[in-house]
Amino acid sequence: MRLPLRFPFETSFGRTEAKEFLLVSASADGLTGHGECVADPDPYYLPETNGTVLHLLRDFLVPLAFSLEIGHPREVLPAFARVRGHEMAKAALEMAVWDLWARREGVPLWRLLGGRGGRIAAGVSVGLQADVGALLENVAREVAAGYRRIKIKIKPGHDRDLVAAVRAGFPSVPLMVDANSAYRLDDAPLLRELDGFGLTMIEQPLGWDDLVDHAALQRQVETPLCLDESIRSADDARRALEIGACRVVNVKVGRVGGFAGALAVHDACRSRGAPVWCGGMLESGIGRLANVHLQTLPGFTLPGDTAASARYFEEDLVDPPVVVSPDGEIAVPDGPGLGHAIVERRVERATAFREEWTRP
Ligand code: OSB
Ligand code: MG
Repeated sequence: MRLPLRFPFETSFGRTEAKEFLLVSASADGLTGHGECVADPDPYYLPETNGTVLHLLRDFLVPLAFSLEIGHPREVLPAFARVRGHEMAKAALEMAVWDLWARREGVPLWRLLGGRGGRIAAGVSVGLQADVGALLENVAREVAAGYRRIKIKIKPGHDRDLVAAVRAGFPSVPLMVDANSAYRLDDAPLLRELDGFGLTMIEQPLGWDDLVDHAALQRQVETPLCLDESIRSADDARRALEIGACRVVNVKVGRVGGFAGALAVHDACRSRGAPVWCGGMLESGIGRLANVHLQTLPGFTLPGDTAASARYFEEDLVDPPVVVSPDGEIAVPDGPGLGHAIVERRVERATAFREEWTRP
């Protein structure tokens, strides 16, 4: 699928102008469930790419799924255990099964996940901008829109001054930074200077596959560290919390193998008293709604990166789009599955190619 982004989104690892992703649809009994894959065309956030995901689906995961007799969607991820890694590929298929299952039962996804209806608090992630002025304008717009927490992206050379400027302009807004693995343990003195700005957390400052250096860094800074890239399973979360590599965990369904992985990370953190929040990957409404449902679980005590569809896309794949109220909340859908209509015509228009597999 290809959806143009209204504005380019820039992080320490690169710049995205259009959202290019795989959409998995699983059909049975005249019903269809959808799972949006969070892989990108490139391996700059994590190692998987759209190419590796398609390979894994076609050659391993779909054949495996066709061989299963499942009694509940939570059984899908464990059934994929023989395949090492490839969490994004597993998650896309697993999520489609959860959505299909919920639609068949006629219940909203949140109910199947063990969450609740109602509303969730929305936060927003602001990418790297051309200059400090543009960053301040963006932050002002999002604060005015009602978002409950602002995250800004940082990278070496674009860190302390950005945080200082945003903090000066917005003294009381809940504020955090995300470095997407752009720093090294040697940068601890600089990261320690961020302690003066009252940030709620520093997200993934060090290596994408590291826990040990993050633990060393956490001993040197007061601001809680949050891990994103480094957490790909509940075991990762348990290990990270046990060695003090972080105090908060960003949960992305696609990064932890699917909803079963997200629930397990949630439980691992909750039982250790660590808050979690839901990250984002510039998803279309399909993945965005999946994130909305997940955030109704009790351990999601901090606003996530789930913003309104209109921040990203001229026209989303779901109708109605995801909207954020003036007081920074998103309504949790009550319809079956994801709960908003998928606009087939828009899905068709955004489709670059499709592949279909049938159970033998
Ligand atoms: O690290 O959380 C991240 C976007 C793409 C890849 C990684 C990340 C992000 C974001 C944006 O921060 C979250 C969103 O608005 O969907
Ligand atoms: Mg992140």
